[in-house]
Order: sequence, then structure tokens, then C-alpha cells
Amino acid sequence: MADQIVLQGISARGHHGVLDSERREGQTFVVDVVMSVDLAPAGASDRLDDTVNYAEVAGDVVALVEGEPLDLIEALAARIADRVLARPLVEAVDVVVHKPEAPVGHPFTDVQVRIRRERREPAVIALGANLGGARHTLGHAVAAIARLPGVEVHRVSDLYQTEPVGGPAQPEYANAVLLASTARTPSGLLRALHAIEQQHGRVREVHWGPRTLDLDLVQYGDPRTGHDVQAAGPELTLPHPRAHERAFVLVPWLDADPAATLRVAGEVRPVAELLGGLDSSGVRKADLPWRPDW
Ligand code: PH2
Ligand code: MG
Ligand code: MG
Repeated sequence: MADQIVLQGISARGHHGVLDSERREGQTFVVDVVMSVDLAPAGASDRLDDTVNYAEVAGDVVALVEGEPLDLIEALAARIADRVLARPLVEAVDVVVHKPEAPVGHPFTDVQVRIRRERREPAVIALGANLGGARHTLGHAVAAIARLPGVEVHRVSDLYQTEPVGGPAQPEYANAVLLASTARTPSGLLRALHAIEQQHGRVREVHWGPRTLDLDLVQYGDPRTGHDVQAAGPELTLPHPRAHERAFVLVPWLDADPAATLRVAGEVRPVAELLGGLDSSGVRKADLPWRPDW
């Protein structure tokens, strides 16, 4: 993604350095931050909520420069990058820390460290289809997800044939679960999944009705480390609000990752345990060949 927000020359005094004199006297540090952010939503909406507020980022940078003294500007740059990447819309960040008054012992104009850090979060995606060549559609969807820039597919479950849950009377589903890691934000990933649904002729008609392709973002981040994203917005709810009660999601997920966990009502639960409490008789492994390539 080419869109960027560039924040250059943020200047503040700090006490970072190895020498006692640096710790005592302090000196000027100058920081440049380049953030990769999808700017299309804010471009269309003209709303600050749809982008990254660069004034807040500048405030974070100044707080880190003025804060706890560190020995190395490498460590300062790493902390700045972590703080910036903690903002949900930032996919990658380049940080330069300049220390133009460093005690180098010779005439010089500037010393800098430059680092780049990219978001890389695990994501769980559930695939479903029950109209027109469902198995092939799911195979193509796996390949399309693997082609998304900033998305790496790690595992794909076996294919399952499942009885429809909810909605009107409709044909049997094909379901699978895919494990990926991504530099995309949750909403950026969801938008890309919706685009793949559209490419497969998906029309959003009856709620829970039959569909050519359904791609659901089930979980983003790892609940075991407490770094899973929890969201309850109009466009995106994370983790998926019904995944924990759907055998057609949990059975293939467990197949792809026997140690999978899911946050349910705030509590991190093994998927195997959740599945123990469900009727999974409507979910069976497909006897058809399934070799998605990615
Ligand atoms: N998806 C639904 C509703 N019901 N039933 C099965 N078996 N598989 C699905 O993927 C499915 C469903 C809404 O997304
Ligand atoms: Mg669904
Ligand atoms: Mg869906």
C-alpha cells in the first residue's frame, strides 16, 4: 500500500545516551516518522476518525523522547515504532532518530538510526459457500487471499460439508478455515475479503441465506498473549460474535490448529473445549478432493 503520512523533524530534549554528561545535561533529539496508512477511507469521508491523527503521534514521540532515559537511540527508535504501530490503522512505520549534538568527538552534522517495523498479526478466516461449485469457489478464494499484498497464508483446514445453520431452507455448505498472518489492519483485511466475495459474484441478499462465498474474519491477533483485537463497530466485530457457537467454524479451525484459542465474553477458551459443548453432528469431512494452492 502506497499511502503514507509523513511527520518530519519532531524535536524535543531528552537525556538518552551512554555518557554521564548526556544523562545529566540532556540534548536535542529529532525524529521523523513515516506511517503506512490506507488513506482512502478518510479521503472519502473527510473524518479524522478514519485516519491517524498526526498530532497525537507527535505527542507520543515527544513523550518518549522526554521520558525514561535510554542508552541507545536504537532503543528509542524501537519504542517509538512500537508505540506508533499500536495505533490500529498503521500497517508499517519507518522511524528515524537524529542526534545532531551527539558527543562524537569530531565535527559532524548529524547521526541517525533508521528502522522499519511492520505489523504482522495472526488472523483466522472462515470460508463458506453453498451455491454453484462451492468447493471450487473456496479453492479460488484461498488462492485470492494468498495473493493479497501483506497477507501470508500458513495453513488451510480440510474441507467440510456442513448442514446449514439458521436462515431459510438452503443447500448444504462447504466450509473451511484458513490461518494467515498479515500486515493489514483488521478493517483493511476485512475490506479485502469483501472484495474477494464480490469477485465471486456475491450479492448480499437474505440474512444468513445462501451465498456463493462468505469470508468471515474470526479472530485477529493472538488471545494467548492478550494481543487479540476486540472490536464492536458497525462494520467489524472481533472476535466474530458467533464463531464460538458454530461447529462449522470450530471443527475446521481445530483441524488447522489443534491448540487454537478464542476469546468468548472476555475469557480466552481453547477451541477444543468450546467444541465439546456443541452438537457437531452436522459437520463432516468432505469426501471430495481439496487441494487449494497458495
Ligand atoms: N454461514 C451462515 C449461516 N449458516 N451454515 C453453515 N453450515 N455454514 C456456514 O458457513 C453458514 C451457515 C452465515 O454466514
Ligand atoms: Mg458468515
Ligand atoms: Mg460474512
